[in-house]
Amino acid sequence: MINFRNTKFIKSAPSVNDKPEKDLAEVLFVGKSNVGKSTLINSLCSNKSLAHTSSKPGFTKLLNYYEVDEKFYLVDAPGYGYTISGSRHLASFGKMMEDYFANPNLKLVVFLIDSRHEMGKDDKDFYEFLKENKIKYLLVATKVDKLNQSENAKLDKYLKSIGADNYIKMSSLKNNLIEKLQNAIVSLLK
Ligand SMILES: Nc1nc2c(ncn2[C@@H]2O[C@H](COP(=O)(O)OP(=O)(O)O)[C@@H](O)[C@H]2O)c(=O)[nH]1
Ligand SMILES: [Mg+2]
Repeated sequence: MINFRNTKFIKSAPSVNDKPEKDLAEVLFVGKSNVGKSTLINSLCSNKSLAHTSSKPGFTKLLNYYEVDEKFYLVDAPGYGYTISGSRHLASFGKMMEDYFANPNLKLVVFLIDSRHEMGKDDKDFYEFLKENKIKYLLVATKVDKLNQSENAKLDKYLKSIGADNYIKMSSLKNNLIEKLQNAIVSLLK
């Protein structure tokens, strides 16, 4: 049993070379800014003040490490796509994350997309990257609480059409879904 409530913030690292010393498995959260990464980490760990959340697209360019029950790290990645100025800037994300993906401790990527929209170009590029490099991932469609019934059905169709190996429809507001995600992460880490 993993106690997700027993999660501590360890550090913010400007590059993967600055990661924490302790050698633990890592679960990386990736998705465009504002998709709900930080909120989901807080919900997973039942701690609203763990990761900083914002209603405005984020400016974080750091890898934030959270240690779960002394067993593994959750890593909150910088959102790709937009910089502070709002211009496209995938390249800087690319370099930092390229280094990150060479890291043997990476065991799972939780890839978040907004359930209200089809994937954007950055999402598609990243999804291809995951598949090409055979990186184990769990696709999470966030904010499903905002969908009505027909939008929900459309989402199911869409998720099937993109050929995801593993996916979960998620809302950080729903405890039963959070438990499902916890179980999925733990079982994919085995
Ligand atoms: N309705 C709803 N809003 C959410 C959910 N998850 C995140 N949000 C909101 O989306 C915004 C961005 O969330 P945040 O976690 O900071 O996104 P990040 O940039 O990916 O870390 C915030 O205003 C959150 O309250 C969700 O499951 N449902
Ligand atoms: Mg965030």
